[in-house]
Amino acid sequence: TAPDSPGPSRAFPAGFAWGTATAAYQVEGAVAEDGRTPSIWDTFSHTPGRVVDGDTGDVADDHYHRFREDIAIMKGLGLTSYRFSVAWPRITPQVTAEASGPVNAAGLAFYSTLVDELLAAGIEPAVTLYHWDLPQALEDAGGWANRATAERFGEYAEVVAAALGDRVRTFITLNEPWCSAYLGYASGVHAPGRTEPAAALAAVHHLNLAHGLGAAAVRRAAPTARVALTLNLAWVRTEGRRSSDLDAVRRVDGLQNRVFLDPVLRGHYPADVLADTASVTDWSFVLPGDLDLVHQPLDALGVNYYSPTVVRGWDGRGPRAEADGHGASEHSPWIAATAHVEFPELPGPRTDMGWSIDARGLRELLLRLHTEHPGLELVVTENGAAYPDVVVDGRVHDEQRIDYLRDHLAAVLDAVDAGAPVTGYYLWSFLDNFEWGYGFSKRFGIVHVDYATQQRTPKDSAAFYAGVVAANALPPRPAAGQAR
Ligand code: IFM
Repeated sequence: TAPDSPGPSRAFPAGFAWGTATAAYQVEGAVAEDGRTPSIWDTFSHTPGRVVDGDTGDVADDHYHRFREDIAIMKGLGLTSYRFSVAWPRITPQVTAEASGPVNAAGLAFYSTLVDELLAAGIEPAVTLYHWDLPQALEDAGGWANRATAERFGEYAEVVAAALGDRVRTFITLNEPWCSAYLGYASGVHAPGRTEPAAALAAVHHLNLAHGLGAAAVRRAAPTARVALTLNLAWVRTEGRRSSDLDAVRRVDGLQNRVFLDPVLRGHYPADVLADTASVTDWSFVLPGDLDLVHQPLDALGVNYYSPTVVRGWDGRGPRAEADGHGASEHSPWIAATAHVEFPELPGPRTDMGWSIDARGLRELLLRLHTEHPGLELVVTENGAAYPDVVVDGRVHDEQRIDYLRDHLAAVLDAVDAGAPVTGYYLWSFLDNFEWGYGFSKRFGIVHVDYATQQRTPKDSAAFYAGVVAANALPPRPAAGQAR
């Protein structure tokens, strides 16, 4: 069909899960209620200079108190699933490196009620166990660089799965361990804000270990539940043809993709990553038997995708281009790769995060996973875009987000048509929320939040998404000049 002709709508597979996603610290607020203790994000956001405008998650979207209203909005949109995360410091608030301490019944009760209300609204909960709010006491004992954190995570996972596993079908152990390890411990733009490359690689392993211990714990406590892991994988490519360009692709693929995929899905670390990083660490924190613990059966892999990653080999001459979109820091998240890799600015459209838009990456990632790990069920657990939305006469006309969503949903369909077993899509995000180091300055929601009044206003993209969900199909692209 010609670019402007409507074309047919394209159906998604029957039973496809349609959701939105959020994370506890980004939406809940109520940071000192019902026994919750501080997480690394409370400490980080309250440290001057760490978060844009000094924003914190103290109140955020007040979802902790307004979840019923929020569920009603989701129900009105016809969503079939909601991916949220549990705040570890609400569940075992007295945890130390040595012991998990008592379980906080009030913390568990909040999530139990949330689950009940979702089910009553016909919305299936998908629970992420760790979306970055590490109890501060564990960070004080070394954080993810300390093996004990992984052990305590396994215990915490068992508590949550035992309490919710009778009603929750899917538990996702970790969200984007790449960010936890490298942004938290190498570039320091995320909590806990450390810039220690060796600690970051220890964190990589302990996060993988936490996934394995958490997966086993969920299976023990909730034998019928499904276990997943969510990774932010990179579609890494280069426009160059030199061997240094291809080597740059290999290095970034190793640090972002294979250092998580290989141990979890194959039971070993990639030899080239171990060799590349040998000057930073000898990986002696990987103990005998660990890889068997990490390599647990997985019911689904969650894929988060926003933007392509374009690299170029760097020869050390001139200023190094660093347009990798992961926040400004003198310290790179790309451990042992900075002398070899640069990230050139890409021409073309960008979101308000400055992230380039290229939906091909989502298709390519899904197809790569399908090829390399045949039979592994795939779920898009995050995808979406930030734009500087404003409410005018009670409406938010976010056409750019609709275009972004349309293109990325088409990419999912392309992957499905090519055989990739993709069973769901979770839009990031349901509400505008606390966007980590950017605070409230970036809006990812399909529902606008006025932070002064907590007023929710569904954006035009919410209506678009509701239409997709209702039809279980992507409607034809409107002809130029036609209303959406
Ligand atoms: O807001 C985050 C989310 O917490 C994790 N994935 C990326 C989103 C947008 O940056």
